[in-house]
Amino acid sequence: MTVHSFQEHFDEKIDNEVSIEPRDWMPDDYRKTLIRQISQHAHSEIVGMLPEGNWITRAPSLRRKAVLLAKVQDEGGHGLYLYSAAETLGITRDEMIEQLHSGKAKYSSIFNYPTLTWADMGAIGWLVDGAAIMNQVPLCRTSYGPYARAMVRVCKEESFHQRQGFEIMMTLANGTEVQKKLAQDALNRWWWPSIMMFGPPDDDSPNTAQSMRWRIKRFTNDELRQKFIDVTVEQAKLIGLTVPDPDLKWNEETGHYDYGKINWDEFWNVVKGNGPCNKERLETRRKAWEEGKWVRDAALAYAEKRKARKEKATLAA
Ligand code: BYC
Repeated sequence: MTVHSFQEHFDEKIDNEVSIEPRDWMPDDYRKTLIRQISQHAHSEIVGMLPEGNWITRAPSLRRKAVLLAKVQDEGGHGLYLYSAAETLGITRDEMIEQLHSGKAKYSSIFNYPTLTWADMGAIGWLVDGAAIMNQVPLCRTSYGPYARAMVRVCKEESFHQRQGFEIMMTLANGTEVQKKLAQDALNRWWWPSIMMFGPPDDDSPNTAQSMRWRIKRFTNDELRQKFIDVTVEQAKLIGLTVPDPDLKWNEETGHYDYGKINWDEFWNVVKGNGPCNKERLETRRKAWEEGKWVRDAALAYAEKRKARKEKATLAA
């Protein structure tokens, strides 16, 4: 096959919704885009464990502790599936971790905000996991097979996470005046960062057009943001909380909510490393990596010993 026919074969698969698999030929830029997106997605899951991890010991009951612990463990698992999916594209885990620690690779802006009260656990589950699902359900049909398959399981778990968050918010919103205030305060602080999670507006998103053509992305950033707002505003009403956007208004003509201006300067500032917790998050990850070195070394030494023993046994047989 010539390069030209490799390209044609690839395009045909994309057009016919046939998934691309690790051993298939793919354009270099398709591979690079996937490595960028999947590894950043993996980093987001791993860094995303930190804001909630801080609250495991402070959760208000044994049930809440167990549920939060399980959720944070799920996120670790999501990170691992995603690193494995990215590895099928020819990058090693060490390279990805190095890119995270050096600041070369991004992770979701949302995890650079602090978790100040227990209600933030509700807001993260409801809004952050809610936004994550809105983005990830279409990724179950993304064109790269290993990424799409990882997303199926991730989405099942995310939907449990979203419900646990909403249930915390509902409980607080139906509780005492102080509890209701905590819930409203958490919604006020997490609303705008959550709708920024979907990424820059379409006309300022350098990657969307090409990723849509390759069917890596199935919806644009603005389309997903709108879907999320339409669904979440109704949920807020149901539990008697107010979305902190005075310009939010149902638009009869479009059948969607109109919303206020998003502070994109804040978003880019956080993405560039200057959010309230960027330094702390990266420092915590670097420290965890260094402190875990002995575990990696021990696992490697054990694997090598086993391999040598197996080889010896094969030779002797
Ligand atoms: N934060 O051209 P664009 C979760 C970057 S966590 C930081 O639109 P693209 C969870 C973007 O990377 C959610 N950076 O890019 C875990 C690009 O820079 P580079 C994680 C952002 O890739 C625990 C530049 O801005 N989810 O699930 O077409 C607990 C221009 O953007 C952000 C995923 O990663 C941001 N929010 O679209 C709870 C989903 N947004 O890379 C929940 C998979 C944009 O060129 N990823 N940037 O240097 C995606 O769907 C897409 O990558 C995005 C961005 C929609 C995020």
